[in-house]
Amino acid sequence: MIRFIHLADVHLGAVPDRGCPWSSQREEEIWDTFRRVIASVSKNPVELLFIAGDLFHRQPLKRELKEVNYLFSTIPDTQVFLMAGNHDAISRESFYRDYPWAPNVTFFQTETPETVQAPGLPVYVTGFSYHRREIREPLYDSLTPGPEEGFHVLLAHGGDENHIPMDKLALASSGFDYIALGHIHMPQAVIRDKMVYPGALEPIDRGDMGPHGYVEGSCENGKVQTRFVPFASRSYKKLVLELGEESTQFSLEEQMKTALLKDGGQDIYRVVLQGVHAPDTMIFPEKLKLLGNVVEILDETRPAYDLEALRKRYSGTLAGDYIAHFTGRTLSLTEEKALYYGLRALLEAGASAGTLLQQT
Ligand SMILES: [Mn+2]
Repeated sequence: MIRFIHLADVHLGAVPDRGCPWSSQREEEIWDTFRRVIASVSKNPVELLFIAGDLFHRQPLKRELKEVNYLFSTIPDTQVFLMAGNHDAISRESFYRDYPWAPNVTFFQTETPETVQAPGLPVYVTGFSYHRREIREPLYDSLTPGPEEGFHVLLAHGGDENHIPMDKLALASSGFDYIALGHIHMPQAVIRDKMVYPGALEPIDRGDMGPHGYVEGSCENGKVQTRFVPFASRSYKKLVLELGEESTQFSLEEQMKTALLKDGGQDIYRVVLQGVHAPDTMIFPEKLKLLGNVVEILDETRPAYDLEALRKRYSGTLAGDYIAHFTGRTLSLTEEKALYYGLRALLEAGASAGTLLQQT
């Protein structure tokens, strides 16, 4: 049985959530998690390690390649195959060029496909590197493996319009036993056990929601099996807080503290406020950012106005006309916001001037 680990989109050197308090720590965690993968391979060696592009977020520095190569040298029983993706595409002056890798490492340096046999194993890996940040030609679709008996792997980065578009059916029937993909940050199997994106090893930005890690697999008598291994140190999560008419700023803060505590609190959250709040209650969502790792707060709450009653009550006034303008049809989120902001302004102005209330 041949065992492998497939990872992609490590994005070493990325600084997620720049400007947020946890940002520099995240930069370190991306490196740490990569080291943890190598340490776990060192403890429990597999035959093959595939890194399907974007190991670096940008051109690697020389000392960064040295660190990575050192890590690879600590797993001499594992054959490492890697390529440059669109983020770390090999530039003219790139340190990737002719880097003296450890003996167990195959770096696909050229921009034309090459097939390399893993020393002493019936394993054939085909790949090439990006030399420019965008490649619009479907360079993978027509590739086929060699005639040798064995485990044939294609290392491939991209899959969208500007990064080597891929025809799933063409690749499915290409003859490769496994297509180790990279570029899409959400883990997903295009074809189960055959064509898989492991996703970014660590989430790189707030769009990379949910668990992240790598793919672990095996090939035995031509049968490939894979499974996703969650390995990232944190993930981006959505946290929904439901408000009611009794909610206040302080009660909301308590609600959030409890929710974070229950969830472990180490992750990074996109907070969504839903439900209603009493019209006379002010909520300051930005203050919630002090309570945890919060990248973004979406306030979808609306004041608990009884529109029908208000429309009747203020019929013939500006506020009444304003409500009438919005009622009787489905409102977009923007229109709904306009309705409630406008209404609050009109009612407050009316209340202070006394004019609207006098009519009741
Ligand atoms: Mn990419």
